[in-house]
Amino acid sequence: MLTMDDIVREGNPILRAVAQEVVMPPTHEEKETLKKMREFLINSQDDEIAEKYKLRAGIGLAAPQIGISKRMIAVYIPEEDKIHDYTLFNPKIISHSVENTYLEGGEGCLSVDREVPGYVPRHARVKVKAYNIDGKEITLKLKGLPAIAIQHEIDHLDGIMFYDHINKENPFAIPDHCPTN
Ligand code: UDB
Ligand code: ZN
Repeated sequence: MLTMDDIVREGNPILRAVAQEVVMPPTHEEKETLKKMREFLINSQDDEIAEKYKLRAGIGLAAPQIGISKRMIAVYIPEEDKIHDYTLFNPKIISHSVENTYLEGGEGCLSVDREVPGYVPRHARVKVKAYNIDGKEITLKLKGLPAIAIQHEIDHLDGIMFYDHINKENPFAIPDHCPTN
């Protein structure tokens, strides 16, 4: 299983590289990697397993974060009514809302071992095209935390860190195009 020792940390240039597209259909090894990434998220959200292996409770993970510079992400977010469970190859935002949003508590990252204060502007809603674990093309329409998480993960595929988006002058300035403005 993957543990925190497998997570590449800030400072490693792989986190600043643009990851390679995965050729469809994916190989057995690529599919297994994606399944391991999803399993890490599920384990990290299990209190007993997380405590035993000292895992941070993750909701998303991109392949560059485990040292693999390929366009693969996993998102696992259990909500009240539905679980947002995505394992994706070559995810791409094909359209998004004008409206922006941000997490009130700011963002963190499994690859960043420090707190970085400030609001991270994100599209409030996104339409994402991708290939699922079976190599089938799919389209997702997301809002709320799943939308924020998938943008954070796709950023990793392009070498972008969440704090790149924080306003340098005033980290807590409400981003443009947020409903509260
Ligand atoms: C996370 N989790 O997994 F708003 F119930 C973060 C960590 C870095 C704090 C573990 C997280 O934000 N959980 C969360 C957020 C909520 C409500 C809730 C749980 N990541 C994944 C990551 O680093 N992927 O590369 C960072 C998140 C920042 C925004 C979404 C992903
Ligand atoms: Zn991250």
